Amino acid sequence: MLTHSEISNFNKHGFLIKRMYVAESNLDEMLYVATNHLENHINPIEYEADLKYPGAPDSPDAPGGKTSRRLLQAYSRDHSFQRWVKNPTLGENLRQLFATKNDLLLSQCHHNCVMTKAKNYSSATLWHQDNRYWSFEEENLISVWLALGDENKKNGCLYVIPGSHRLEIHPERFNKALFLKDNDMQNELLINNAEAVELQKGDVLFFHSKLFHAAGRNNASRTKLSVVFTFHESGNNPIKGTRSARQSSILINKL
Ligand SMILES: O=C(O)CCC(=O)C(=O)O
Repeated sequence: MLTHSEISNFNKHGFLIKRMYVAESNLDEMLYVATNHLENHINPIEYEADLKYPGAPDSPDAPGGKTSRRLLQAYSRDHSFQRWVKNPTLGENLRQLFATKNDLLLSQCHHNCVMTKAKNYSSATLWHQDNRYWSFEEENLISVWLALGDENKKNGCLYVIPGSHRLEIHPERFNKALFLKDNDMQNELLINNAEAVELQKGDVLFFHSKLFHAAGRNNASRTKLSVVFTFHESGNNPIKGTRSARQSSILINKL
């Protein structure tokens, strides 16, 4: 169980890191499957060239054009991901962070992927809140980012701005794609508070869907792999007709 201080830190800062959280056998299974699916280009894959974030190849035909950014639909790829998502400790800890007695559900529509950051041709992700393209009754979801290997500044780890999930930011401070504009004094002041989230294999980051985060490119020699899933309570439903409702959510924990 999480301690009171861990729960209050999550509420205050919008994130929580738990070290060595996942069983070695489950980690190795996921790592094996992710590596195999990446090497064999098993679809569905989102490519760097599709996303066009800073640093990505210009087109699928450019050098590195077949560099994966995400192995999508991780939950249905293999039982090892289902085992991770349904593990009772994760369910209990999410229940504590949501402070709820409702059922807990996995969204199949958001994240639900293995983030792959390749040694060459990877892109950076600018400052954003995940909620920007999500449509739920409440902006209150929690994502769980699991490191399958080391994540550090050199290989493009996440950066977060503690407490930023509670901020109301004026729409003018965002660009068209809803990233924070980089030529804005208030944004610069906010970003000065950023912290790097350095993780090791088996460490987990819980983060609120309104928390501002960003990440750099991978300048190390190995591909970085992270499993990312997003959860919500049964009382907080995706809005009908939106991208968030395209696939049904999966029950992962019940009281
Ligand atoms: O690893 C990265 O570049 C960050 C990805 C990210 O923040 C996201 O998909 O929301």
